[in-house]
Amino acid sequence: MIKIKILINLAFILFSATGFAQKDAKFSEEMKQEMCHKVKAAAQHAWQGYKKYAWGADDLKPLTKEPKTWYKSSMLMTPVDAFDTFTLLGLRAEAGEAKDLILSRLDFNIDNDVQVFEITIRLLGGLITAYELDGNKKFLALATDLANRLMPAFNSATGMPYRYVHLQTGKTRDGINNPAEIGTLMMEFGKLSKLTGDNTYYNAAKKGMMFLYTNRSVLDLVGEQIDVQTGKWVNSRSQIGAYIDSYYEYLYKSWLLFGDADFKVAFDTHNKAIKKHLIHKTPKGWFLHQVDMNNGKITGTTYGALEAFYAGLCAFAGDVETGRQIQEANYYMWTRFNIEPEEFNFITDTITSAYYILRPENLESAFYMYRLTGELKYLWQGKVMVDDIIRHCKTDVAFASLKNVQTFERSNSMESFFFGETLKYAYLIFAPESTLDLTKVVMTTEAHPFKIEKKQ
Ligand code: DMJ
Repeated sequence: MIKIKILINLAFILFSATGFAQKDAKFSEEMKQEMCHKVKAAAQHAWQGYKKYAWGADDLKPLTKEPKTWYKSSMLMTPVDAFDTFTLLGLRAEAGEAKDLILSRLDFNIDNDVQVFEITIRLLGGLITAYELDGNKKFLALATDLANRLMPAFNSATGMPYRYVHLQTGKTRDGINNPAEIGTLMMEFGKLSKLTGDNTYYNAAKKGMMFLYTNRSVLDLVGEQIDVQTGKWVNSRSQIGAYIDSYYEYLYKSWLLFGDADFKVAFDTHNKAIKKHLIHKTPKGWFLHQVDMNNGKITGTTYGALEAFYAGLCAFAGDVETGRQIQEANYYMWTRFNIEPEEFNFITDTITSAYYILRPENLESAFYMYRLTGELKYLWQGKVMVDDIIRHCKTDVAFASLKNVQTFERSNSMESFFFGETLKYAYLIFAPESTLDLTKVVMTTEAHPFKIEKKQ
């Protein structure tokens, strides 16, 4: 009898250690509801902190309990990024508070130059979704005013935007730009054209994005930096993370959103090259490494929190199997170091950048993988990630980034994308599909859902 018990226990340990027990275990409706409830409570907690200590500012510094403003005056990053999340989560009071604040205070007549990419994905995107969700025309008026102030950024010899533009004078600076900051304007500027009937925005964003595509290497890859005046590549390192990531994302999603086949052709071309030159298969899953865009030689084997988005995109674009393998790697990265670090070397298995700034991409990919496969293991992955964030990042007033995922030392920052993306994907993984219908909307890179344009 004792021998049988020992054998059963051994079998159970083996079963659990391989992860089978958890990833295939039932995830009941009650558990899903419990997770939704947990995420809603987290969103309310973070918003309470913002309200109490940073009302009207861009962000809350969660450790010192102070407001943070990016430029000379606030552009309400947190409320604009958070409004649609509160709406989707059914947090009506919080959505109402964010809306009142935005409509009573937001003013882009600021004597400052701003980073075109960040302002577009967080604010222009947030305002457009707010308009589509809520219908109040003031949201659209704010979005149009902001876009008009950003438009001078496209005045370069190639049509690729400068990185910074002054909101009052239109003066530009920083002509060495990167694919992410050049290409990740298409959904927001394009959508604004559809909503206003003025094609100037769509055409400007498309011209810049397509210049980049035309300038791809013989291997159909892009590098990390390009001169917007001369069109010459300044840095030929090619990879799937920072400086490039959302350029690829926006080619596919712009095709879905607008039905413009130019974007589909460009995405398919790049996606084939990414799979051929960047994927690195390991027993832990498939990572993506760095290469030279011109000859495909491997130049680095680091992978991190930003790269994790590609599993979801790849699956969403039709290749679920590759998405599955990459999500294995993503989840390995998360669990190997308590919480995922910003970057690690997947060959030496050591951290190269130890912070975690409440990024969403790993959860985002788990969300797409669950929606596309219905496999329970992605719910379990989502649960582990959400529970880890709550356990290790929650403070008395909000949520804080981690300076080091191994020591859990915290840092004084709660980025607005924690509201816009992380909490939204955390909720959507467990929420009924009808909460967000992927056949009707496309999520921007900042997780602002845009209604898909009707075919002409
Ligand atoms: C967000 O602002 C966007 O998702 C962007 O594309 C990448 N970085 C952050 C989140 O990590």
